[in-house]
Amino acid sequence: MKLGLGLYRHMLNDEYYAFAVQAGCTHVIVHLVDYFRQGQANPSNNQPTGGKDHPWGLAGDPNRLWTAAELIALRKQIEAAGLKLEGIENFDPAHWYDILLDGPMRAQHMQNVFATLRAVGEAGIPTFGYNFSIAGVAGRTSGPFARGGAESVGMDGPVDTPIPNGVVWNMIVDPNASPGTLPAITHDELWRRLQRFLEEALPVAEKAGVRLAAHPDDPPTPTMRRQPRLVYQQAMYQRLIDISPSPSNMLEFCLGTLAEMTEGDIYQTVDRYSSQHRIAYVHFRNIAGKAPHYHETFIDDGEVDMLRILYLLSKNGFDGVVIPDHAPQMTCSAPWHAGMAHTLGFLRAGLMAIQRGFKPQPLPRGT
Ligand SMILES: [Mn+2]
Repeated sequence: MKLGLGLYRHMLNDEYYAFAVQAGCTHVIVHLVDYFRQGQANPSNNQPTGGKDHPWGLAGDPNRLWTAAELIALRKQIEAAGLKLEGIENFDPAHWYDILLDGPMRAQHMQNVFATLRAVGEAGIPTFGYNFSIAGVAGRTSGPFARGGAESVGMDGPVDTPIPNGVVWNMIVDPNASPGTLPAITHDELWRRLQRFLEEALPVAEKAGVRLAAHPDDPPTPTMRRQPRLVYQQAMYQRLIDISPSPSNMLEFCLGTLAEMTEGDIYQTVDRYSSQHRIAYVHFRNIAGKAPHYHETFIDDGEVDMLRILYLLSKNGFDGVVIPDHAPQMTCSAPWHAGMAHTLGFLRAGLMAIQRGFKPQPLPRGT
């Protein structure tokens, strides 16, 4: 397994690359969507938070796709810093929202996806994470929920406010949209849209040498803001895998999100999917509680025994990249860096121990 760090768009510079190398990372996963653009109450030195039903900010330019040239330049910059660019996380909602909505621009948006995947492949970047969701990561609150009063995010009940027109995946794709809200659709309809997307995109991804990696629904509630979710229980990832045996049909395996789900055993689930060799990369995050009542914790302080998870991944031959997902904001002048350094130190120690044959026993109950 390889240790990596996820970097937001405004962190794609030598200072953050040096931080990653210093913490023991060999790989990075980058976000090219700027979640923080004109987003009030969405501080950029944290994971994108937004409000409970307030979007992160403006999506990108619908007419400007990421080009192979700029992706190659980015890869070279990252390699010059001593790291490997393992993947890009998330499509810009401006480029693909009508695939999610099955709207009039769908055909154009599929062309956008194809062009993006080809550019990513041409740039020699092996993985592309995505989240097939209309509501996106929404409905959460922030507070001093983690150990010692560290600020983290959580959820305190379902969020049912409808999504205004012009907002998709918790970002504003059309600031001038007509008044009104997105129509509610069924779970079956959203699965149909995902299946159609994968059937069209996977051959292109495969040819480009890119693995599409699906994030589960965060937070994992059956609906969010009256829109259906796809993977809100651990077993539901299997349905996504079973859509296609393509080697490009992979998972962006988010442990925090999976552990928040109300059904299933996280250790059995890690065993199940890692033994199918469908995990592209792993988000490490610990939590306490179950959706819709949970909060994010420090990596060593939640309900999941992360050493046991590392052991299971290793046992099943997972050789990909693991990154911290989110970490609580630590009380100091660099809250994001401190939270990440703490998580990376934990993961690095865990990886070293397992490499040396350490086999964690299940923790006794109540530990
Ligand atoms: Mn995640």
